[in-house]
Amino acid sequence: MISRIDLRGSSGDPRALLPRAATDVSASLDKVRPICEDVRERGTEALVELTERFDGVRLPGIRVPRAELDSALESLDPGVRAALQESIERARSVHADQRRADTTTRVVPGGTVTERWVPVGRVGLYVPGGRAAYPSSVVMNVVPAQEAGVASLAVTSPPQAEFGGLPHPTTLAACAMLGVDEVYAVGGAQAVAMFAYGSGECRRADMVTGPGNIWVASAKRLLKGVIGIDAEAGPTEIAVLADDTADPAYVAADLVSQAEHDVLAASVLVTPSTELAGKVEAELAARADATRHRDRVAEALSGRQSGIVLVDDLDHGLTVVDAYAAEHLEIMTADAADRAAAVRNAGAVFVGPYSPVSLGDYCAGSNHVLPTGGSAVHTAGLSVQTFLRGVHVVEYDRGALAAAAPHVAALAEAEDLPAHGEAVAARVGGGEEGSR
Ligand code: HSO
Ligand code: ZN
Repeated sequence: MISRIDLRGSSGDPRALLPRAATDVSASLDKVRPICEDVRERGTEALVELTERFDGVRLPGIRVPRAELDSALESLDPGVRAALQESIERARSVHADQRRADTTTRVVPGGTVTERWVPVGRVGLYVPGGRAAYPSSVVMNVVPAQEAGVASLAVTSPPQAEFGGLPHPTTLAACAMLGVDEVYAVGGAQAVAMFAYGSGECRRADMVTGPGNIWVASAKRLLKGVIGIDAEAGPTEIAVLADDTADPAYVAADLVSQAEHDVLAASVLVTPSTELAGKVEAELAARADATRHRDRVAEALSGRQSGIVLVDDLDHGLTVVDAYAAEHLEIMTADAADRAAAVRNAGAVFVGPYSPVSLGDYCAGSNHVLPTGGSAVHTAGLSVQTFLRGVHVVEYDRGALAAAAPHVAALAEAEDLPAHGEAVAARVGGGEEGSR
């Protein structure tokens, strides 16, 4: 079952001692390269052939007809529809608050710099399929892009033979609910290439976002630069920092909840309490056995990426979870809010006994597309900011430029780039005499 890692008494950087999967995206680059090249050279024809090869579906066309989106919405279970509606509304309220106003700074009299937030023009959103359906990921991708003001949005998701060669019907219904009518039935690396290069039916996009498997992550790495990307989302992770006030049943339930995503999913408990550790192990054994995806869960929990980490105290625990930089971090301690306020590195933080990760996955209002694999040390989850660029707009009048001229000239000379100084001198004169 889940292993124990005892960090008590150890100081220094705990990173090397912490459990973590070794997913090697770069090892797949050579396999993904010819796929992307093929899409670049042959467009839709290549997409149709690759989809037949990898998904076992022969597409009549790569775009999902509008009528299929409408009929998926009509056939959607009313309970699921209501839940998606709630999820959309909560996400919209949070993401609408993320919009930033432009700022204008008067640097000197007559000289201003405005930071103007401009949405990315066209975005391709990748929604995974296969093992599970991810209509919630449609919400998490589309809502921030819409709230940012992205004018052109396209969704792609792998087609599945069992759904008549279309993406999962709930995914299609979620697109319809969000007003997205440009949807493609393409998955894997070829989907990223489709957005990067465009193909007959699909115009190239400026950016591609959304979680995917290792092939999607590799294609994102390969084509970054040709197209903007968010993060290379890897297998999901949950870390729980808990003391002996935590309910072991809650802790175990949450560790199991993320383990059901993937055999490589990581479930990590960090605690100073050996008593809690023992209780959680017992709860895990019972729950992991009773859950629907028990084989997958058992493999994830017993994998090298999961474990129960014993620490000296909660301060030590905080150092450890900061070093781990989990995609999701739950804090279940007596002083949860204070501890959470001290966290530096996590994709999202869930505070107290009634804020489980699965609430955040669906219906907290927060985003569930989050940095994995320790990348939370430098990267944030998907938000309105992901889809905006802060463009600096510089406007100086003649007097303000004249006042800056000696500084430009001095720095240009110091960098041996005198023509830079001359471009200013051409307007306001050079040297001592100042303005003309
Ligand atoms: N926990 C996943 C997101 C998800 N869970 C989607 C259920 N559906 C990664 O944050
Ligand atoms: Zn989840």
